[in-house]
Amino acid sequence: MDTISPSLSLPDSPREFGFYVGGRWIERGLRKHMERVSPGHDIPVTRITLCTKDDLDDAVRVARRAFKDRRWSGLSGTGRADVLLKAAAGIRERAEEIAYWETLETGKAISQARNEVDGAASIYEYCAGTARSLHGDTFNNLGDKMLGLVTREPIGVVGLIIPWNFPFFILAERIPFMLAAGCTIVAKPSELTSASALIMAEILTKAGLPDGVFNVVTGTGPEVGQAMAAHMDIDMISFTGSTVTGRNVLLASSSNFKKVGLELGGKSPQIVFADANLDEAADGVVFGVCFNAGQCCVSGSRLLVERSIAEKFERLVVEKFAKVRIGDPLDPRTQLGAIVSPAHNEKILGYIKKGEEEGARIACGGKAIGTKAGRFIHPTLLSGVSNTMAVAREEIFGPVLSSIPFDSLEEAVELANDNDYGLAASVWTSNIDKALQVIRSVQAGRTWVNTTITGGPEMPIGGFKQSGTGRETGVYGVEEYTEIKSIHIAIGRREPWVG
Ligand code: TXE
Repeated sequence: MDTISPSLSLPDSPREFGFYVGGRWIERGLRKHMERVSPGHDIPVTRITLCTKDDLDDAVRVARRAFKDRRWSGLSGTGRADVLLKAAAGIRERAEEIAYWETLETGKAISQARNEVDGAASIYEYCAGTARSLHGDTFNNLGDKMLGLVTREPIGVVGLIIPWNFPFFILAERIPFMLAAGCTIVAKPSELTSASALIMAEILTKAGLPDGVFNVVTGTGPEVGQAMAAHMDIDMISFTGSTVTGRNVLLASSSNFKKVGLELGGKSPQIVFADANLDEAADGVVFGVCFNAGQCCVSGSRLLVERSIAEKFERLVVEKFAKVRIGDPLDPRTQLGAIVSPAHNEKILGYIKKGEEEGARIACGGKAIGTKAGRFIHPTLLSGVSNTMAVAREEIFGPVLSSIPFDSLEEAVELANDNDYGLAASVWTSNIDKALQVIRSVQAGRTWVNTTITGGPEMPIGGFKQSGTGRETGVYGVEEYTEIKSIHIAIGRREPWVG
């Protein structure tokens, strides 16, 4: 690990946050709180309020009132777009502040956090267009005596549960779409990373979002998150997180049959053919598993590589892993930052051990990096993995790549699909026919050819199989937050039924 001194200094004391309801901060008061310790520095950086179920109820009441009186949904698309554009400008104004707290709470590299903040602002800009272009349909083919209209209406009050890996970016992949549709929101960020959602609430108010349309209630998953999923007055839940918790959310949502959107875990394959540009493919594969220290739902954590080049390709990966700059998350040169929590660190190291016990060989890495503060794990390549091992089937969520050889295109597809998850997949080849054949057969919601983990808000995200339900972003994303209504309009005099 580079011994590099950060160019930004650490806070002298934890930044204290209340929570945000009805367009204003609510102070912690006598509520319990939690101190978030920076994963890269081991010092407390933020103090977050642990809200109660009553706080959630209050926030839902406020969001319901804001929905009912149409203070937001009653605006024109232009009116909504105006607020979303101002929100984007507000994000850009406070970009450095957001990136700083995001880095301290998550442990991610600040250069990455800065990119994410910039990307988030661009999503709000995209959604301004969506607010104006969202529309329904007409049916002029119902005969001369009827005209049919199909309108889209905002679904109502949405509960938004966000994880810790991309607290600000995932929020941006959800909030502006919900707002473009005209919904009101109660958000619960992860208890580990609440700061950026709270800052966003302030930005939205300043951008002119009417009070009560976006609210943030902080606290734990089992208390606030579970209550949100079960809440009788929430119309839809958008949940991003683990598959286990996603199942809980789905079960709890049956209380009032609210709509549920789930973006869950993954075990995404990187399929590398012998005819690929191997150097570029290795670079992509290394990026795909090191991005956010592998704590990424679309992390390319399964390397499926054509047997004839497997050894050569693994060597390339090992060489590139050695060059990844691991270090202080606050240093702008750092590419791979810290692991989010001690428990998660243990989970990743436990998987590496399990892989070895099951017969995989550690080609590089395989252990934690000894540092005075924080938790960092060497990028790890597990070679000789078979698709039945836990390290091939389960989400490790760390910088750990499991390499599995294949002999034919058909076998590559079969291996890729032989998993409970179906979130993402990448294929690397110079043969476009081969690329398309694989991509068409692979069961995944988000796929890439000769690249990985990239895209824009135009493109939908979401999973097949146990990776989730529904789609976020793009026109598909905004439509998720609408109800469809069919309107039948009779033309001319009614043909009497009676007499
Ligand atoms: O996730 P949880 P955790 C995966 C990854 C990771 C594992 C566990 O494999 O190792 O999940 O991480 C809230 N009802 N992903 O424990 O519990 C919680 O407060 C309602 C993949 O952090 O799913 C947080 O806001 N909500 C993933 C959010 O759910 C509850 C990103 C996510 O936490 C709840 C993160 C409950 N009963 C982890 N319990 C991805 N798809 O990117 C917790 N929460």
